[in-house]
Amino acid sequence: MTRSDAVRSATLVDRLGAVRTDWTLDEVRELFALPFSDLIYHAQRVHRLYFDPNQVQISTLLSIKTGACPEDCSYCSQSIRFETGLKSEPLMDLGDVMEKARAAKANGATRFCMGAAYRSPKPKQLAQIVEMIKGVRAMGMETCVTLGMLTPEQAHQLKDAGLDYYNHNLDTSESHYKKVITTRTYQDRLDTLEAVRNAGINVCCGGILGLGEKEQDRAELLHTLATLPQHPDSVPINQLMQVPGTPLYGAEKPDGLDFVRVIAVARLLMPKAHVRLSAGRSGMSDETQALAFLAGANSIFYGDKLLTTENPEEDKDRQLFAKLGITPEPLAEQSAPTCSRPADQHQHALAN
Ligand code: SAM
Ligand code: DTB
Ligand code: SF4
Repeated sequence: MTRSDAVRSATLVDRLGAVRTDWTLDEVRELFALPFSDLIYHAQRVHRLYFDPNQVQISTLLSIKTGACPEDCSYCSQSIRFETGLKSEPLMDLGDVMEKARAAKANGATRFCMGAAYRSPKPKQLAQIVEMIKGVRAMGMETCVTLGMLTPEQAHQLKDAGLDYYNHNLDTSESHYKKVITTRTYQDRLDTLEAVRNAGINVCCGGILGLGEKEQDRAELLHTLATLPQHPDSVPINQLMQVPGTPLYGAEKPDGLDFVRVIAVARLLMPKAHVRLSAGRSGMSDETQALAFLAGANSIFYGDKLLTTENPEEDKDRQLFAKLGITPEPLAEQSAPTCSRPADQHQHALAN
């Protein structure tokens, strides 16, 4: 490292912890280039400025409409274009969704995330989903949905229903995106994110590692997220769940330490966001997950199924939390749905 490199790094490191949306790509690349121990040290230091380092937010996923999606995302089990053997299911009934939500809450989840394999929802479908959001909220859980592209009007409709979070991932860098999905553009994604944010819904937006991307693509993805007009409130970092029959089946898997590096850089760039150690935990060791928490991950999906693929058994996660002394993050007062019971009553199944 030359003297001017060292001075530049010192300046960058001195500024860590501030919430900024003016990051340069060079700064992001500099964070990626830090020695691993320095990176994790700074990520943990910044994490402690805003969060309890021993609490992790618990979300549970449910696929409310499965498969037969017209899009061609080359990682996805649900695209109609690939032979994945997945059984398609129409939009679930309200009663069945409520039953799953009740079980998730009994298991300690504070957020219930409903995913639908749509390019964009139709008015009749959205009306049904509005009832699901109202029902889950009335149980005292935060709600999140991921339904594909939205118009500003649809975003307002969801806001009026009381929706807390909308998940819409950018997945990777703009240049790599074109190689992964051809049926929509990066700008389409950014437009939906803008509609969601303008409607006053919290944004949940992140990416997937293992799509054949380079470190430069990872840096560009995090740079895009961290320079949005406002940081996403939740940033899911997924590892590709490889599905036989999809074009990305057999792609090179990300190295565990590189995965942790992305979590740490996300933590430094977006200090107040919940960074979710998302899909892919079923293939990760306890040690990799522990490093991810140390690097600032503070949210997970809990429950033995993601949307269509597997997640760790609940028992295994309970043991991991106990080993690490992690407890579930209670609902924040201001985000607690109105009819909910006191926040501490939400943490039971996973609490030590
Ligand atoms: N169809 C909507 C959409 O794509 O926005 C919502 C559902 S889609 C399944 C939600 C997100 O799940 C995708 O944006 C993608 O980031 C993630 N995802 C899908 N398949 C995945 C896989 N095999 N591994 C990891 N993440 C995946
Ligand atoms: C996110 O970033 N990951 C979740 C959620 N948002 C919707 C989805 C993971 C899907 C993994 C593949 C599957 O189960 O089909
Ligand atoms: Fe459809 Fe979403 Fe899967 Fe893409 S990621 S194929 S849009 S369900």
